[in-house]
Amino acid sequence: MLGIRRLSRKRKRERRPSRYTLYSDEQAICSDGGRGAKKSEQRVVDLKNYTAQVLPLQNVDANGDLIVFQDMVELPYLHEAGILYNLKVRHMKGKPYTRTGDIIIAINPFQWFTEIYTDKVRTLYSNKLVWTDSGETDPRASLEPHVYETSSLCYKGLAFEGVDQSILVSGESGAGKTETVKIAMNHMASVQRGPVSESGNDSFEDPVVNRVLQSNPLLETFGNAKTTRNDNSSRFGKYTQLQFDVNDRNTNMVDLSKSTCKLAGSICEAYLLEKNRVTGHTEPERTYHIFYQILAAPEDQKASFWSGLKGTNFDSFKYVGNTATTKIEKRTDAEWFEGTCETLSLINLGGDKLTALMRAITATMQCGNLAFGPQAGDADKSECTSKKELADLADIIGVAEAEIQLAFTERTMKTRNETYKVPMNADSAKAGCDAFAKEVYGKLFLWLVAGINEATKAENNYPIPCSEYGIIGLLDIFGFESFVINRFEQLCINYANEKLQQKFTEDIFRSVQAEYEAEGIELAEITFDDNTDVLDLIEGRTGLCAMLNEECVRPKGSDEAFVQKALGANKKSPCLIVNNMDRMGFGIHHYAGKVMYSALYFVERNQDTLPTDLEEAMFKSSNFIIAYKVPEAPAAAGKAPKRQKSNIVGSTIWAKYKTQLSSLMTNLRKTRSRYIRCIKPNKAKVPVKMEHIGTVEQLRCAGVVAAVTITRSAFPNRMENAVARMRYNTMWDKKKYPTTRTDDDPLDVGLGKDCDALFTCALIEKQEGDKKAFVVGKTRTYFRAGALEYLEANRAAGMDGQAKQIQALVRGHL
Ligand code: AOV
Ligand code: MG
Repeated sequence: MLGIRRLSRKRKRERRPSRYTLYSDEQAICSDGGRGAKKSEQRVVDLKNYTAQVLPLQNVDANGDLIVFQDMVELPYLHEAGILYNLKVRHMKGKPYTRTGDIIIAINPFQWFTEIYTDKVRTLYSNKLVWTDSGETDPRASLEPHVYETSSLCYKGLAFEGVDQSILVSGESGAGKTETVKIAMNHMASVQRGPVSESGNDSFEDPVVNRVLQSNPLLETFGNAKTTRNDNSSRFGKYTQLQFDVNDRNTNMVDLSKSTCKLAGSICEAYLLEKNRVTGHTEPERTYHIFYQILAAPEDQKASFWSGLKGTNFDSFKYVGNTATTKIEKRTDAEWFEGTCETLSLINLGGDKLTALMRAITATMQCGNLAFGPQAGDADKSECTSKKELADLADIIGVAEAEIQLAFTERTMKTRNETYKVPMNADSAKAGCDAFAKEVYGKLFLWLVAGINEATKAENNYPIPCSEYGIIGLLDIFGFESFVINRFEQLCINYANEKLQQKFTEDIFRSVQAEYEAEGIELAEITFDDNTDVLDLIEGRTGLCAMLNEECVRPKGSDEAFVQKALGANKKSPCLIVNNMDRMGFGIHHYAGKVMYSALYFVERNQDTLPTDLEEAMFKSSNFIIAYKVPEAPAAAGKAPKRQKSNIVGSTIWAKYKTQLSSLMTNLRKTRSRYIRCIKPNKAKVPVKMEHIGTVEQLRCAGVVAAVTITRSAFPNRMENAVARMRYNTMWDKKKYPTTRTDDDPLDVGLGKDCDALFTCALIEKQEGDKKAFVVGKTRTYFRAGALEYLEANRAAGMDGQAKQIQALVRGHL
């Protein structure tokens, strides 16, 4: 039986793995001296030759050349510096993908290696991993690591084992998540065609497949923008479920080529679109692509959406503004717009719907041009000072001008007995106008997602009625963020990442357990450092989420009061950092590092609510997208607080988000998850360059190092039995420790028996009581901490002795 032991905070600190700081291409400093070293000691690790004290095993072949591993689990010493060096060599050789067991590490190459995404390569992976049974224990071994292997294994798991699957893609902004998801999705669409000859071509004629694949660029048009980190940065999270018609679910197929697991459709869920970008962005960033696209469209087409659009350009709208960028991914905004319109018709959103959508976009832009000023003689009251712009907005949205002006400048208050109007000053009116624009955009985005789902979901497309589809989910979520100033959005993003990290840790733990079981090793104590206490701090009963929601319900709730209450209620949390210099500041020890947050605008952003007057004005709009009532999210387990005293409607952002995330995690737990960790090798977004510090930080955030720590917690080192037997043969006193091997034993059993005798002999001094310093598994020997170093030291001493003898002999001859 395997035991799980969760470490207390105190013990966790003691057991933290060694940290390596890189200071040149070939060397690193192990800051705490490595396992077992004195605290003050610092050791230099020579990455190229692996000769330093910390790394006694040389990853070099007989010629002294460095060996680079496709699967990093094979690295005898798997630590940060070793992982980094392996990845770097592969990156420089133009190999973007590397494995760590079942995890694929994808280093963004920032150049398209078209030769690794051809039809031929797709077919190679699907034929080898899905459609033929080669009888090999791991058919992946003969293939280069690739996203296609993840997609193939997912498809196979669904088609032949009947288990729903998911691919979780993570990484920082610009690391390549969105592209990776598209690569995987395209491959899955081609795998489902069944076995094809390697020359088979890859045209997707199936209209369902076409719609599913085309939905990606469409969502990017409305939900992606140029940021400083990525020209096509997703400003929302997305979980796409590919629905397959698995009519032979749960039956073990004998004839692989007869599977009929076909793509029937897809359903997509979007998370937390960054609405603030609609009303402002800083140069050289841009707002959402669609704004530039519509303004770059042919004049006649623009006029067909709304006559006033004719002759406008980026400068005509304050929210958009000028841009130096004229091309995204080598296409102009005008070219992109043509594609956008085509795809919209493909999913039945052409004609009137297209016009309504573009008019809603225009309405959003128009809000930025409205100005408000104080009414003559009364600074507490305001009016719209840009009459023409107001009239145009009224025209675009189809609401009477007077009505919309009133909604912007006065607020209706309701008490139990009466209803009255409170005038707003110019600043509040302008803020309301911005909120209105954000709401219109948020709505049209959700309307679009709903429209895409309507066109792509299996229920509406597939001729065979299926009550239950097989699912392969693809998650493309915003990566962990830590800036100089971190706000509400960062906390939401990092919260999602904590949730995923928790699942990742659980899954890795399970796979280690499975590995030991497969090796026939019974007793092992695996310990792991989980992030339950960070999640408790965020979503627990008195956690940050609960405290903020409470503050939003209070009539005079403030950011500062939130921080002080949250600090008070979570004094005991080991993850909370108090900031004595700033009453609005606090910090969290996230699994990926420390992040300091500023609570400024937390209460406001968490509410993100529109005054009822503006909401009602929206419902009156003749544009059905603006008047669209967003369906309520399914009820949360814990009820979201509602504003009772004032007239602000809706539940808080965080309450909704928490519900969405819990349901995502529930869905994911029903699947077999596979992980792809994307890494951005340099900030300049250029090919063939890897910055060490940044890359190592991402490896840490991606949990690659954590995965290693868990894997190695009981037995930090491992070696294949055949290699181990050969390498340490000279230390085996066969007379004293004979093997129990017999001639009838199969090769692996015999090898195992040899290894057992060999290491009992060689490691007798490392034995503590009955506890051996090693365990022999079916294919590998696992060593406890210190055992392999001991063997290596003895081996080196032995070789040194031999060398001295040879030298003496040679001298004697001379
Ligand atoms: P992201 O999704 O991880 O960022 P993207 O998938 O948008 O990152 O990738 C950023 C850019 O890197 C792309 O526009 C490509 O130019 C390039 N790229 C990514 N993957 C590859 C690849 N496999 N081969 C070649 N180039 C690639 V963000 O959405 O910002 O977090 O919010
Ligand atoms: Mg993205």
